[in-house]
Amino acid sequence: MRTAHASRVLAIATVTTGAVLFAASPSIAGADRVRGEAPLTPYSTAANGKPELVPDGAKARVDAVYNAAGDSIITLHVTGLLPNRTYGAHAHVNKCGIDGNAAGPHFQLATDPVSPSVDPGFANPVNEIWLDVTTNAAGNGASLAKQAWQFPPGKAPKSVIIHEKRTATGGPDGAAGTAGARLACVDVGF
Ligand SMILES: [Cu+2]
Repeated sequence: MRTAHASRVLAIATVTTGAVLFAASPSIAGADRVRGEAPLTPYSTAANGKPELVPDGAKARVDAVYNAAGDSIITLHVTGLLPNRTYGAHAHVNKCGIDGNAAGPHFQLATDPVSPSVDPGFANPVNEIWLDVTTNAAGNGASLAKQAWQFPPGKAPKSVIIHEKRTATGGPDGAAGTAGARLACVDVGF
């Protein structure tokens, strides 16, 4: 379990999505907080082919709060995306890389022994971090995932991927956890 009040270091990294700054916010009582923030540059590989879904100037910010009760409260804010549109979003295990695949699979608290994981027993919003977001008329939006657990030591995810469409739950909407193309990525120091 994560230790409350843990201090964090300031780190600066550059990835294919542009300059990324991870900055520790001032400690707040009983909570540990991290933030990842970056401009969103669409992946333009053959695996995507839909760069128009992430306009120039779009940005994402992810905040994570680990409270003393053992919860994780993770929020995603996006700006400058297409208006009135739902995007899928999840925490992924690897950092952002040269294409959407570099971020690897979804973070799972209990890891599905089968990969890719489309078993709703594993690919669900309790075992993963789902941050699907619907934008307003200005192309801005926010979402929140609250979990009654915290990342095990050494097993925290490293990024959030913005996807083409709402995350499926394994019914008629599609295989559990799938959300279409990987459009863009933001590194997060979870
Ligand atoms: Cu994803």
